Amino acid sequence: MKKTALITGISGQDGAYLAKFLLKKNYKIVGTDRRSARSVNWRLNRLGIANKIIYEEMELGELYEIQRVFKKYKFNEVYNLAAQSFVGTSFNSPLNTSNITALGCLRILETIRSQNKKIKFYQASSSEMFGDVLEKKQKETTPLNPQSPYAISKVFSHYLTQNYRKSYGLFATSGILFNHESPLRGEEFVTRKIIIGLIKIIKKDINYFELGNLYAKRDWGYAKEYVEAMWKMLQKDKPEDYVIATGKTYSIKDFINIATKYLKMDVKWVGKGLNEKLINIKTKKTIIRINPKFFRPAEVNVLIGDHKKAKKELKWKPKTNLNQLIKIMVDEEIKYYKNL
Ligand code: NDP
Ligand code: GDR
Repeated sequence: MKKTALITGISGQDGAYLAKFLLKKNYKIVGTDRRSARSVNWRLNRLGIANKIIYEEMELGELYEIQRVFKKYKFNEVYNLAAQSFVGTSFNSPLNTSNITALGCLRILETIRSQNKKIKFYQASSSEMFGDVLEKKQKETTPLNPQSPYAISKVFSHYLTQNYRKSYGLFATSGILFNHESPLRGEEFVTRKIIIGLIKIIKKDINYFELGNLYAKRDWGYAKEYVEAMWKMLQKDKPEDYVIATGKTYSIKDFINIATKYLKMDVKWVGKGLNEKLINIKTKKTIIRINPKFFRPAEVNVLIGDHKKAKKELKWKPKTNLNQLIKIMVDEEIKYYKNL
C-alpha cells in the first residue's frame, strides 16, 4: 500500500530533496509550510515536483494547525525539517527560534502521542549541538555543548525526541546531520553566498562581497545524499540516533580557494585579521573582504563527524567530496544565473 509522509519545511533545501526521493519510492507527500507572501516553490519547481505534492499551511508555532493537519491525513512517516535554521539569525531572534526550532518539535510529538502513536517520526538534529566540541571527532555519544540559541533549541528537540521514544514508546529518531549543501542551499549560508558572490564578480555585477570568520571549519556534504539517510533511519526495526557526515573538515578559506580555482580566477590573499582580503592579482582590486557584522557572538570553530554507526547499520556513506560538491554548485549556479 502507498505510504503517506508528512514533510514539514517542504520549501527548504532538504524538504525539496527528500520529497523528490520519497516520490521515487512511490510515497504520497503532504508538504507543509507557513504562509508567505514570497514564492516558496522555486526549489520544488527546479526539481520538477511542485505539482506532485499536497500542500498544507502549518505554522509550527500553532498547535491547532498541527492537530488539524494530522487529523486530515493518515501519516506513516513524519519528517520534521521546519525550523528557523540560520544560526546567525538565532542570536537576533532567540524567542522566535526557540518557539519554532525547539517548541515546534514538542507540538508535533505531543500531536503524535495523542493522535496516533504508530507514526514514525524523524527530527532534524544538527552538528551545531556539539558546538565548542568536547571530542575531536563527533559521534552519537559525544557530549553536547551548544553555542547559539539555534543550537540550544536543537538540543531541546533532540533530547525531547529521545524522551518521547523512551517514555511513550514512539518510533522517534534524530538524525544528527553535519552541514550539507547543494545548489538549493539558502543564499544566506556561507557556501552558496560565496559561490553567488564569485559568479557576480566574474559577470561584473558587483566589485566585492563581505564575509565573517574565514577560519571556522565545517564538515560539508551533499544534501541530496543526506536525505536518503533520513529515510533509512525510519526503515529500521528500532528507532535510534545517527550521525551523518563526511569525516573531513575544511575552513571557509579552503572553500573559497577551491571555488576560485575551479572558476579559474587569478587571486591571492593579502593582509591579516580584519584587513585580510582576497584580491584579483591582475587588477589588484579587492573581491572579498571581512566585515565583523558577519562574526557570531559565539562561534563554533571546528566540526568533524564520525559516521561509522550509519555506515554499519544504515549502509549509508557519503559519495561526494568537497571538490565535487563545489563543482556541482558552481555549474548549476551559472546555469540559472540570470534567474537569481
Ligand atoms: P531551510 O532553512 O532551507 O528550510 C527550513 C524550512 O522551515 C523552510 O521550509 C521554512 O519555510 C520552514 N519554516 C521556518 N519557520 C517556520 C515556521 N514558523 N513554521 C513552519 N515552517 C517554518 O533548512 P534546510 O532544508 O537546510 O534544513 C532542514 C532542517 O535540517 C532544519 O531543521 C535545519 O535546522 C536542519 N539541519 C540542516 C542542516 C544543513 O546543513 N542544511 C544540518 C543539520 C540540521 P520558509 O521557506 O517560509 O522560510
Ligand atoms: P552553519 O552554516 O552556521 O554551520 O549552520 P553557515 O553556512 O551559516 O556558517 C558556516 C560557517 O561560516 C562562517 N561564516 C559565515 N557564515 C555566513 N552564513 N555568512 C558569512 O558571511 C560568513 N562568514 C563566515 C560562520 O561563522 C560559520 O562558522 C548550518 C545551518 O544549515 C544549520 O541549520 C545547521 O544545523 C548547521 O549548518 C549544521
